[in-house]
Amino acid sequence: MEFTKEQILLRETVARFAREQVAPLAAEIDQKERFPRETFAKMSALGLLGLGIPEEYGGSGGGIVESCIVAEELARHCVSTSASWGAHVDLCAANICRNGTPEQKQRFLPDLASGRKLGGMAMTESEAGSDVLAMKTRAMEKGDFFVLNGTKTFITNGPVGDLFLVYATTDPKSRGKGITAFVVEKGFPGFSCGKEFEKLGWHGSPTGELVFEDCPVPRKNVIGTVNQGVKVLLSGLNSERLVISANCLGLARASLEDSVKYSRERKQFGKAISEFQMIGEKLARMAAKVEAVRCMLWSQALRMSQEGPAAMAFETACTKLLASETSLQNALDATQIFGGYGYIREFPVERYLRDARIMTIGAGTSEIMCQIISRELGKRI
Ligand code: COS
Repeated sequence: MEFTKEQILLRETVARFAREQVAPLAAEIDQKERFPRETFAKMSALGLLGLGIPEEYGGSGGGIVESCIVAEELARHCVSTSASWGAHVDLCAANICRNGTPEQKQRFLPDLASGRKLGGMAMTESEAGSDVLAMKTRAMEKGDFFVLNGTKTFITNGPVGDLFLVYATTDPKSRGKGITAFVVEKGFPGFSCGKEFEKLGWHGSPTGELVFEDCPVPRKNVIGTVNQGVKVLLSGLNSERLVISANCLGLARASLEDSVKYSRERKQFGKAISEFQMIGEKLARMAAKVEAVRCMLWSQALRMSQEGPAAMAFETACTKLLASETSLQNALDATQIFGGYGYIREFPVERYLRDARIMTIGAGTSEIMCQIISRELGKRI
């Protein structure tokens, strides 16, 4: 795939921003488990919080290719920053762009584009993870409102976000045919943040519960059609799976690039460890996988930019499966190459490993990716 001049410039700008402004904070926000608000203010000034939002709604334009470029470059230095950015730009704003009415876009997007409001998305529940269509959060129609009751969990930006795309069941008997998407904002009566989670990785990206207790949501906040929110949800998942794959690519590159540099400097038995064939083989396998993920990601991102995400379940599952497993394996290999230094906080590879662990779980587990792929194979071959 050939990138446009604008996309190349975007990559250079974000790579520099990530090196100069994001990387220096990465260890500190990880250790203090702190959300980097100052970085989001800087990203807002650069127009990165409005990426994917058309200019008429205050955004900087662009689409899935641009989102993946930014995610890869941010994740190269700090996955936490990239994860919270992705929840805002991809999980929330991009889906409102795809499925909202012009009036809704005018109401919600300018605040997201400017960063006045931070976005997120709420789908998962304690009993509805992989089986997400079994969600129990209930939205009961009452005049011009839907009254929401239930608890969402594992929500990226939950504790710090202002505006969420929330899925609830409007017809519990109909499973996937009874789900509706709503915009719920901080300050709505009966809407609160529940528990904030302590996690293995992604320490700078807060994750928590969202609680709805008789929370009235105006009908004008329904995104898409009542009972047909599954379309919004599935296309959102496909887009998310590419953006998370871009995160995995950035992280897999980080493990590779740090390992190459370290193995040239680290001397044992009188020579650089990069000269040992067993280290060379590890680096070669890490690099080959990075190249494979890169090819797959950009060809699918280009296709999604042309055809939209709705019919890309198979392609996004294949990409996410390979990308997430690569990011985890590369992080494991990097810690092996760094030896004892890979296990302590002096070098970032210890963080890479913790940050990589969720990649084969979040945005759909590897097992669900395989289920989607194998079902599609049944239809295709
Ligand atoms: N994109 C488009 N269509 C999809 C799709 C996707 N990603 N996943 C499933 N579908 C379609 C199926 O093709 C099927 O269509 P038909 O009825 O026309 O055959 C329909 O949706 C129902 O799919 P399926 O029979 O597989 O339903 P299930 O309830 O078993 O599972 C989900 C569907 C979406 C729940 C499951 O595949 C999944 O992705 N689970 C993981 C959820 C997840 O990623 N959570 C993490 C969120 S992180 S924010």
